[in-house]
Amino acid sequence: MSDTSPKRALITGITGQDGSYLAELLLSKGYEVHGVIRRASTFNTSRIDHLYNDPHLAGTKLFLHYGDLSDGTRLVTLLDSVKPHEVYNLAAQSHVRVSFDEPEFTGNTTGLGSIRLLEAIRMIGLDCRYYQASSSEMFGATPPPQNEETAFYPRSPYGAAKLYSYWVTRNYREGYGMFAVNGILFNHESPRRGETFVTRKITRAVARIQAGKQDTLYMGNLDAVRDWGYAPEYVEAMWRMLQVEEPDDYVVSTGTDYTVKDFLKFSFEHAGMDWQKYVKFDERYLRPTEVDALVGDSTRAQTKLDWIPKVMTPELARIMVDADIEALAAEGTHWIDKVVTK
Ligand code: NDP
Ligand code: GDR
Repeated sequence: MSDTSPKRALITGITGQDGSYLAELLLSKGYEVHGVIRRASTFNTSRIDHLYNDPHLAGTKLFLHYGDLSDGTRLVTLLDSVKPHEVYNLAAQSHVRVSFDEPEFTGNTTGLGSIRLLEAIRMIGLDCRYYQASSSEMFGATPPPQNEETAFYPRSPYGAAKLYSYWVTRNYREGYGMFAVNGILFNHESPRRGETFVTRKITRAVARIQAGKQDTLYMGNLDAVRDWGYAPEYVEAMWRMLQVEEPDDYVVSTGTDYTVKDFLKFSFEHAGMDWQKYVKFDERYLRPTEVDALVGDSTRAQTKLDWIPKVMTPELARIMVDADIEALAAEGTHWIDKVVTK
């Protein structure tokens, strides 16, 4: 008899920006979605609360489990009980600047976390497809355009940890025949982006400055070039990578190049303001080694996965500014008082 139960997916990092959009996508496709969350003393599920139902109710499709990429035995028990068909490893200490402050922790989570997960899959003999959230930061100092054949040259503990995860994913594919793939994603943003990444820091500041709640935005290197795409489109590419016949690695990017200054301009102008009146330099936002320019060539994903980027950086900035203005108005002063400007 054939198995008619829905496909099961396990997502690490489900509480993050990408995890929340991926959970939405998979639920809309009829998957049963299992998310790994970290126990915290405060709630950390705000990005997925709208998807969550009481598991006692019939028809529930989203299930959350405590776990941590630093806890290998937990990954074994979790995978053994859920038995997912697809595993998406999105969990990481994902902030490049923070990785210079916490290099060992970043290596443990962003690097060793993936081998713990791959080993757990191998140890229990689970037949599943595995997605690794690799990053354009692995290219680091190698000039653009960057594609799947470009030499890696990471410039941070984060980039180096991601490169380790990239190679072990390939190694498990080649050594054990696992369907294990790397999505090498360039920067992708959304209204759910963490508040300390540069795009969201800017769009939140625009909303707060316009509302008279902030007067200065302190920033680091404004000349960095990035290829910023729209996160909901990028999680679609992740899913597509696991649906094709043969496992492979793919660059996902828009192919456009804008500076941080450009993003400031798009965002402030959308709210009718001149960014130069509000932005000041603060060296604390510089990195010991910077990645000057990342611009991806996603030809392979476009041809083999039929994945085409649609939202480009100027529109992305407008979407994020609008969302932050709306969120500020909806939250009211109680929320504003709690905000610490990052
Ligand atoms: P976020 O920082 O928004 O989310 C990271 C997630 O990882 C959160 O759910 C976080 O949980 C979880 N996490 C962190 N440490 C651990 C741990 N030790 N054990 C279990 N879970 C943990 O990242 P994004 O959603 O932006 O990115 C998703 C992935 O893609 C990351 O691996 C990132 O490095 C990578 N990536 C991102 C790109 C981007 O532009 N956004 C580009 C390329 C790669 P909690 O909520 O509890 O903190
Ligand atoms: P990045 O994203 O390092 O590319 O990593 P981030 O938004 O942090 O920085 C982008 C560029 O902006 C410059 N910058 C600042 N950055 C921050 N955060 N705050 C500032 O005040 C500031 N001023 C200038 C940075 O120096 C940098 O050049 C992101 C993360 O999502 C990673 O997890 C992911 O792998 C890569 O994108 C692809």
